[in-house]
Amino acid sequence: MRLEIINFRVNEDERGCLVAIEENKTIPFEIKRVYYIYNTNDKKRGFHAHRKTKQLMVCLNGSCSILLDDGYSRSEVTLDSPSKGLLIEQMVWHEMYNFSDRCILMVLASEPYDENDYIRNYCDFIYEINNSKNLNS
Ligand code: T46
Repeated sequence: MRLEIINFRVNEDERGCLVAIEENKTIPFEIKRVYYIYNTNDKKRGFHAHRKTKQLMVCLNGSCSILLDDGYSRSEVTLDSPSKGLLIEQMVWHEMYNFSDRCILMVLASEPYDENDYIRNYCDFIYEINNSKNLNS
């Protein structure tokens, strides 16, 4: 599947770097929620898809890998820079792993937290993908 990586504009001078992210401008959605993941002890996370929520992942420190699966194909990406973001559309299964020491993964989300938005079982995810394909054909 196609990876959507956004390379942010980095305002760099002798004092360091500054990156600004604006909703509906830098990224294609309104930001309703921000959360971040750290101290992972390199334990795998994710293993779900969202029915409605779009997200942007930014690795603020360290690095990690993300597997993306849209029900048809899979891709893997490594995030290792605070100057790039990975866009994850709704209905994309994702898994995060290979967390480096001191990795901080920030996520900007298009929706407030709602457990009903999660599909946490892979078979259910494929079922819903096939259902929406049949409805659209
Ligand atoms: C995602 C990946 C990238 C909240 O209370 N509010 C929140 O906004 C979030 C995101 C989580 N939680 C609670 C729910 C669980 O009790 O935090 C706990 C850990 O959440 P979860 O097991 O879903 O964490 P991950 O790392 O597997 O997944 C998270 C996000 O939940 C998910 O939306 O896309 O990061």
